[in-house]
Amino acid sequence: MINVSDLKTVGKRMPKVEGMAKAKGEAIYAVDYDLPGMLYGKILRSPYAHAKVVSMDTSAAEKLSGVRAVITFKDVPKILFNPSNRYNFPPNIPQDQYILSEKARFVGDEMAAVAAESEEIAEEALKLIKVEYEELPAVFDPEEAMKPGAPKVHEGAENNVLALVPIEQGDIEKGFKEADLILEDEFRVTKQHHVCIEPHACVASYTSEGLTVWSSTQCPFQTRYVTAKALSLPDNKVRIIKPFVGGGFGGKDEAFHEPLAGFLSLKTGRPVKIELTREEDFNATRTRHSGVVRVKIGFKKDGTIVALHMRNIFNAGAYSAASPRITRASGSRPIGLYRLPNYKYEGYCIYTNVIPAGAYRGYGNPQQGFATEQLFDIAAEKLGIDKVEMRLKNAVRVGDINPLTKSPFQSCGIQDALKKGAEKIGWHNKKPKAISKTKLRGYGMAIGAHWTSITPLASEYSCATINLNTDGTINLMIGASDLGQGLDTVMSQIAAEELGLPLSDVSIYPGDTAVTPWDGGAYSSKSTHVAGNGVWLAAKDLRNKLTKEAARMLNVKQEDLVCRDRKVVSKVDSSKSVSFADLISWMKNNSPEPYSIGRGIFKMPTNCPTYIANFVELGIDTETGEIDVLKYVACQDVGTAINPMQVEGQMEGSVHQGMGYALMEDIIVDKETGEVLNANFVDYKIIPAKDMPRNIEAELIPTYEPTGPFGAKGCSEVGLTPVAPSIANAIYDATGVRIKELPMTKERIFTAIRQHKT
Ligand code: SMO
Repeated sequence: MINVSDLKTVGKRMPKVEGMAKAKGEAIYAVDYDLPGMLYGKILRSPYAHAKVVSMDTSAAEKLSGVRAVITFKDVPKILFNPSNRYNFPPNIPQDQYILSEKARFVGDEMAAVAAESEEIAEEALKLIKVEYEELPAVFDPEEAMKPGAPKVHEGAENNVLALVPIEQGDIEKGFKEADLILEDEFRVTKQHHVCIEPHACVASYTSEGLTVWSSTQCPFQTRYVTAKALSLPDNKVRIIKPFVGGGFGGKDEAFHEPLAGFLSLKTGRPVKIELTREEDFNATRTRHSGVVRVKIGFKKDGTIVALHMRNIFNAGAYSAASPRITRASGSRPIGLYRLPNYKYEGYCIYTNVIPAGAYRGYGNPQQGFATEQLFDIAAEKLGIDKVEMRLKNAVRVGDINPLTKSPFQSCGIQDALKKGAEKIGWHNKKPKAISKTKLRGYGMAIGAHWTSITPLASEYSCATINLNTDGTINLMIGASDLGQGLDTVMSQIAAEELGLPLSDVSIYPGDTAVTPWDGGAYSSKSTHVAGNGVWLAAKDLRNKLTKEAARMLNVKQEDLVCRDRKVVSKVDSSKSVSFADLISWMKNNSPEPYSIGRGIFKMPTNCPTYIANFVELGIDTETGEIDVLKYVACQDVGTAINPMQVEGQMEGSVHQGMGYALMEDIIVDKETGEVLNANFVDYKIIPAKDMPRNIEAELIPTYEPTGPFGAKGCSEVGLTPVAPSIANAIYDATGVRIKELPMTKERIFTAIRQHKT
């Protein structure tokens, strides 16, 4: 175990390495790429939720001056693909999309595309495409879609079941027989949108050398995999470059318009830019999964959980994308958090004629957390046990067998997080319930765990290389992706620490599939651990090479040498030292290998969840339903925080997105037409900065994960999960009202309070 307080760069509050470029407007995003001769691509979208194209006449559009291509389903390759195909995991992931379709499956589905000399001409051309549709009966609700005789969204999916994911451990029947208290309930969760500052964008350029795409993506290598398949190109002829990305949160986890833009470029011989409008980003990309979570849970009198049966019905929308994986992930959440001797999960993932759902920070976790964390509270009250005590009793701890990997958990801070959070919010010392005549105070809490990566379901690995410059500075190359979450800084800190360099001596080059080594992508809260270990191995490799050469030069033993302050120094005799620059110069003439490259390839050996406990004190105006968060405490175990300031930022950001999910965010789909009704910032509200509670306390619970780089593990996703249930539990504490449906809007709370009173 490394003593983190002895370190110079890791564990320190460092500003983002790219912060200045972003602050000064110098950072280049996908949409900023303007290539010579570039065309603008626009997409014709279906006005119907379910329809078949009877005829399509593109002749008028083609004749419009400045139009270079008009394409429909007739033109695109007849290759079915899945934009979220993660290197064939799971192997049976449905391939249910063409680049353009003959059949519309949601309002916004992509039916035709235009490439033209300007955006205006492209838009004009879209209006000239004449489409005759035959409307088909549509279905929007997953429970309706499962009924016999419901409209069929895809051939071959019986009752519109896209996937049914079972997970089982122990004996659920036996578990319920042992229970003294059994609760059963149903919770409804809604669609949340990512609302990234940067809408999806890409610039594709096909030349005789192959296809290059600058893409706002979380996963450049996965995007290459999908794009190459969709266009039948070999991997080496597709290059995906990830420039700066303005937020992902899961929403840029898949390939989006890279295959389409690539095809348009191939067809026209010109570069093509596709930038979605804010409206398209809202109504035609992805959302968090809405659906129903049904939970049956059994406890012993002393509060020990003996059985949990969860049945989710997730609305996948019109295409599979990542839905089967997310449905599985949702069911795997409780077993990372609680000791569950008997657990059964049935995850139904259902096709409907609405905007497809996809990855969103938490990946199935917030939905199940909203249900299970409320049931824990209800059970605690019925059993007369303190709610924090209930969690302390049942949460996993170090040494417990990790049900996924069958090896023991080696770091787990949930017990400490619970104790710390209770202390900070004043759990055992609560203030009076009445704030004023109409305002009541309530306290709530909830906990969460999130697996770091998808190991062992799929092999997770990541690579890095370090090029050494003549002056001793380094260029670090990684395949992993910074989307704004701070990865480039964390990777640079790890390399700088291991090599004894100041952070400013590290320049980082991420995410270019032709240049940087491989990484799976930024998802599953894994980059700090998996990519971080890749960087750490590369830095160790380079350090080893440098100390080996320095040992020859200085005539000392290699094991006595360390790297610090841009030098190789002997631990035994500090007069024996050489600067990196001088060593490199010496190597030129004296070494058989005059140049050094560090390389690291890391494969995740196990899985190590990150844990969080959230506590809230809130006030409710019983006459309006308005909620005022008076204090929010989040206590998280991320192992070693490589950069505590960034981790706190992630935690506060999670509270922000979690509060939006809890209280107001909801992509509203018209019940008659299937159209998204609030695809803009006027009608889709997120919490503005001025309305965020001032009093959010983000507390790091120190633990050390032996498999992580300098003891670090995952961070970003878990923070969102306990927010909605902690608020729901606090609403109950204040008013006696249980809200089982998201979002918990003022109206919903107000109505529930009224009904409760009468
Ligand atoms: S929601 Mo993340 O891209 O696993």
